[in-house]
Amino acid sequence: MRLTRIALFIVFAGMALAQEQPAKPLYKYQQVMIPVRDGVHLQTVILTPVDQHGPLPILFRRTPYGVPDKAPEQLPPFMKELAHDGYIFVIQNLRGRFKSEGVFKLSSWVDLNDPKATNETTDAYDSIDWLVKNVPNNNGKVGMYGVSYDGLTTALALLHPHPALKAVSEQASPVDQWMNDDDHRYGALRESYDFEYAVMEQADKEKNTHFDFNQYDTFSWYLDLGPLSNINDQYLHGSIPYWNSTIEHPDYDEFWKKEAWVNQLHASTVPNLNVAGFWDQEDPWGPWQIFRHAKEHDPDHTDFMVAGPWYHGEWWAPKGESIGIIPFGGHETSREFRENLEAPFFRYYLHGEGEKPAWEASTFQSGSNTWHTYPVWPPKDAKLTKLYLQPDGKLSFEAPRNAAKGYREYVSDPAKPVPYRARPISPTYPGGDWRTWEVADQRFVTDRPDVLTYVSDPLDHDVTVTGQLSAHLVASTSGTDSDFVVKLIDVFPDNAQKDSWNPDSGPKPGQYAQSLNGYELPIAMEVRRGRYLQSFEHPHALPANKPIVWEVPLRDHDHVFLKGHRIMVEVQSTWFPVIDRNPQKFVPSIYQAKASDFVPATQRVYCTPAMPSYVELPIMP
Ligand code: PG9
Repeated sequence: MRLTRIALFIVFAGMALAQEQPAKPLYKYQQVMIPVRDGVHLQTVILTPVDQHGPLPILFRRTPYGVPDKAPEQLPPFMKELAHDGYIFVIQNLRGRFKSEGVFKLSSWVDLNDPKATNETTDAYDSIDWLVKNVPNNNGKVGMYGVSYDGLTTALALLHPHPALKAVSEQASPVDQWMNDDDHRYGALRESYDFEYAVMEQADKEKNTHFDFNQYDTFSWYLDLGPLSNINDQYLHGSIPYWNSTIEHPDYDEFWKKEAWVNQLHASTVPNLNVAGFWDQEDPWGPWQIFRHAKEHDPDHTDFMVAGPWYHGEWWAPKGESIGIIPFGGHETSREFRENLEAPFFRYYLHGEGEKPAWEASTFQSGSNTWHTYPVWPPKDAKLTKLYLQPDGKLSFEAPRNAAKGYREYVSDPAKPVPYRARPISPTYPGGDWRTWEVADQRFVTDRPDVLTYVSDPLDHDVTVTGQLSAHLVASTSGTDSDFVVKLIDVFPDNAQKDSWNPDSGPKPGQYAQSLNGYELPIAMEVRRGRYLQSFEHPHALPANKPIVWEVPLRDHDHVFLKGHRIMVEVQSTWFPVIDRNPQKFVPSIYQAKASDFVPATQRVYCTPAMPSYVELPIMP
């Protein structure tokens, strides 16, 4: 084994020296059609190291996005650290994608009680069975890994794992597409994402299709579109099954409950390195849910969590020195993750070398820019602390004392929604702007009259927030349905450039027009939709003008608000077009709403002793 690793290292080192010579192949390329239980064949690529000397484990990735058509001449960054240890890499197209036979359903429904059913769990099982029996010189151990959809197919294998599946690293897998991640947030539709993604995967079996917008600024396109029914009426004409399912099932009904596959997971069935990005703009929530579900029964401690300050899949980037213009203090977080966490994990479980991780969670903490390990997550010493919104727009650890005018208000107008990132908003894919919108400086909306801002005094010491965050708003609307978006923001001081800019890492000054001085960096953001406050299954109209409680979960984080920074909370009622517009008048289904149903509403956020609004932060001692 060690010899193989050394041999591979020599190959890589040699490659660097011999740049003029034609690259020597690193892998033997083979394409096979693997049969699964219902007779469907799945297009699969097998990459075997050309200098393989002994039996090697298989690392298996299942994807809807297409398999390579030749062996890589140079290793992509995400394979490098793993390749040093020696693996047979296998990549497979999901059923119904590219040359794989069958129908692609864009679904994570796994019916474990139907012996005839096929799904991503059975396809993984059958393929692993075939691989260990047919790939020469494998050591009988298989690992699965992948980001996002490939992470989902990895995670779905946990529901009925093949005995040869010895380790997995699920990375940014969604688990319940109505509750969170790509398609919805607690029932609020991620309009631009859901629509553009469904078209991308279901318009053409043989490729990834990008919807042909006739305007560059998709903000205007979605606004001009009007009610969501126009998507089918004017553009898709019912041709995209996943979009049809989305609009036919507005509420959390049986369709979505079946999709919520994670509710079938109650134990750690295979050692799993879950990976999440704190600024993952697609699937920030799923990995934490998988981690928590597997923890329900984990006597051998094989369920691990890794999280870092990354956009969706950034941990596969070559270095990971920054996100947007926020530098990571000289660290190459992505390479460090792969080298120090991912590769050793698979090395231990698939090669039988090295040590089992001695921690339950490992994070790269933003703010302090340091790696941490935790014996349990969330750490027990974090103390839940309320940070209160004050009627004068301040934020403080003191509860509001004054019972007089205890609210602030704004008018939310669906005709003039708050953009979720600065316009022009390019299409979601394949452009790059989408990736980092969750770290965008919020000053582009802070002064809008329909965004409430609450800000603390400059901190006189570091405030470390580690664990699960949430917001609790007492708010009213003059409408009968509405959304509230809460954003927790780290406001950099005016000398931030000097303090936090590390000239040796991250983007160089001058490379960007922006500066970190006064930067308003979102740490956590989420939306709640009023119709689902009482019940996800049965939407209810809101009582107009009545203050009610809005609980807004803000997920898991690990961030230090540094001394001198200020903490900010923003509240708004539109976040467009990543979230569809709430008509603000209760209708049975928003997806059937008419243009005339969309009306302005006056929103109030309360902060009195009897009706306090606050964010709750797990603060480390
Ligand atoms: N976020 C994408 C996705 C995963 C699973 C289902 C639907 C979409 C992805 O990046 O693959």
